[in-house]
Amino acid sequence: WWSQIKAGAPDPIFSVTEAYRADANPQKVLLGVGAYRTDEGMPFILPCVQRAKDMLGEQKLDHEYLPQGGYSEFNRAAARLALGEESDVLKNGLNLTVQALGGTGAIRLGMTFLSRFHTGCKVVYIPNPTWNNHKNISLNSGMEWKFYKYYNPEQKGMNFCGMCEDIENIPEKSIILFHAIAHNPTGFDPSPDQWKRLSNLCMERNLFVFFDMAYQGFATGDAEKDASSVRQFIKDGHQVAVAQSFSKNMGLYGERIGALTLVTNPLVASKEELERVNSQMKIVIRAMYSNPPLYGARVVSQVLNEQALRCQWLKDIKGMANRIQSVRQLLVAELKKVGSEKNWEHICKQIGMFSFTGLNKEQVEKLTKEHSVYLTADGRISVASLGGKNIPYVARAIHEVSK
Ligand code: PLP
Ligand code: TYF
Repeated sequence: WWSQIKAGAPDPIFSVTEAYRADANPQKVLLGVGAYRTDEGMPFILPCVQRAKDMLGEQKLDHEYLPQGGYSEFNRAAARLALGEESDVLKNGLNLTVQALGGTGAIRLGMTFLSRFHTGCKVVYIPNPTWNNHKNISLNSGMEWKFYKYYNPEQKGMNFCGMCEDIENIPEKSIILFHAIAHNPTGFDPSPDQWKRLSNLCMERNLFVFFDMAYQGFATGDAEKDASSVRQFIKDGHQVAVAQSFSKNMGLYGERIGALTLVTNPLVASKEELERVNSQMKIVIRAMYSNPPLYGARVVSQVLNEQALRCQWLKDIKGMANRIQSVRQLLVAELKKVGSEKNWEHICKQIGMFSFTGLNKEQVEKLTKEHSVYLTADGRISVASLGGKNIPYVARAIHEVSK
């Protein structure tokens, strides 16, 4: 049955982990996949999550099926976190929020829904560059994807003019995807003023806006601030989709916990419209995975709904964001110390988990082959995976390949 199958391309991020595992060099360093590590290089269980798990462990919880839309307490908490306590959309019940299988699952669910029900152009415009999976998810959901300009490699910063020019030329009623916060891989986001201009532009072009929010709270350490792009667009009257992930900001990677929110139009919305949308969403879910898993939803809702745990979470994400920021500075200082005369300031300006170092493909290859430092071919490193011990080694290796 399978003899005619040609080998598929490996995932450009997970294949870096596989190559790292196969390397016998004891000094090897993995900076590929975005997973937060402690300063000692260990996976991090957030204290708020540990406490939530302890509290859940004491209860005799059953393992019944969740409804298709997931755990309703979790859904409410996730929507509040994304849209804000004071959100008019929430107060007026203008949102549909369903549990999803991580951020990936939320994007996939949203895209599948749109490919079935979006009445405009079934093309998703994504930033160049972007998280590679956006292309796969669009195609697998039955949509085409196209790039809009985002990054200027010469200046190591955003190409905001190019981005606006491209958006002005997107056909009306297309779908546009934005990273709500901490753009992966570049680490550069629009400023609040620029978001406002993008919101106006998307309104003029009549585009449907899809936010991928995988790093809320994780970027600046302030969960409210990190959601301001989404909230600006909603305030301006956009009917957005928001895909949330709790993989990074609660360290729940393997639990596959996320949420998808659709916002309806306040001018025409009615309970009845939402119910129709919800009924179709349930049909999409039923054919894909029937209903989502329980555990991650229980943990997140415990953390967000218990005042003491929520406070602890805010401390936990602040701690992670601060550590990443200090690692950026240590890395740049160390690069100077080992004699690099290149300008590495962009590493400190970027936000989120990653740094788009500007190293080219050949330099990346050398870094991996000669120094056992593993990163993706585009020169992205997971700063969140660097820690006290390996910073001098990595800085020296980067200097060696870039001088
Ligand atoms: N979107 C972006 C931009 C990401 O970087 C990631 C990475 O994890 C995701 C979505 C998916 O998150 P999850 O692991 O929750 O599926
Ligand atoms: O960009 C990253 O490293 C994370 C993790 O198919 C990830 O977003 C990588 C690849 C993938 C799913 C998640």
